[in-house]
Amino acid sequence: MTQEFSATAESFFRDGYAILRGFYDHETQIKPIREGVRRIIAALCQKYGVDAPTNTVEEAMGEGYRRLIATNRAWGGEVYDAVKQIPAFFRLVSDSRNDDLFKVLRANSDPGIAAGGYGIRIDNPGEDKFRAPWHQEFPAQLRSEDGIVFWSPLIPICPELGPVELAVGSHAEGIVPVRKDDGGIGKAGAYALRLDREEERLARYKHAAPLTNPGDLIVMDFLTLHQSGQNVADRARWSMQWRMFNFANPLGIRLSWCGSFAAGQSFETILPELLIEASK
Ligand SMILES: O=C(O)CCC(=O)C(=O)O
Ligand SMILES: [Fe+2]
Repeated sequence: MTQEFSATAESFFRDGYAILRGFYDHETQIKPIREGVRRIIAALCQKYGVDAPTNTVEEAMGEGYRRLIATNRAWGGEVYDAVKQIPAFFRLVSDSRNDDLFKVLRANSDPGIAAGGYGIRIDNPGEDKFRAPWHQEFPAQLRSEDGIVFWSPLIPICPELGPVELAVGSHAEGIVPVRKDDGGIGKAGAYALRLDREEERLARYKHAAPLTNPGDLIVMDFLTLHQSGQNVADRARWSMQWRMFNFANPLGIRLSWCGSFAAGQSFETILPELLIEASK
């Protein structure tokens, strides 16, 4: 197992992320999730009387979803809340190969799955409110600072869809303090945190925007600086993410592995030293 992941581990330690091509089996692991998404979109189009194509996965996740949210954007929120409850998605999140991979990347670790830290992003063109600005995962998730983000697409990601962007090697920054800023557009929770001296820090690293296909996996260190790309395509970008952390991490134990925003907490009550400026 260690052998299988040795190239991955090398780039993960050096760059703060690694890409595993075809890590998941399309037929047995990815396809059932995509089909589950199709059924949810079809059910909501039927419920609300939206005339939209949903017979194939491509239709449903593309034009079907587009017409649903064009009629009422809030129905997109219903899709977002529903799709993370697809059993096949849970099976992917809790695949024992994820634990194996985590244990290779975090020696002597005891892996956990961050509750509330899993979901399926649906990034629509022209919507800035839900785009994640440059951030580290740790303040947004807590649990343990040696956690790892798992990121895997549900559709082929081309440049126009705005692939996730990473600052290569930026995990070397350590934990970066943050300030609150809603971007003037009501960003909330983790999306309203901005890095201390962001530009200066980002200038130190090359940026990567990996193009991936369903079945591929990106693993990202909890300290790697990353942001959402900008979707300038004519359709939604669908991608899955979840987070694993380490029960054996000393800071994790100190925090009793508590979560952040998605767990109804705010990181600044737990680690106040990380916040450098009061909210406006
Ligand atoms: O995919 C994105 O747009 C952002 C992803 C992200 O921040 C994450 O997976 O932690
Ligand atoms: Fe993130």
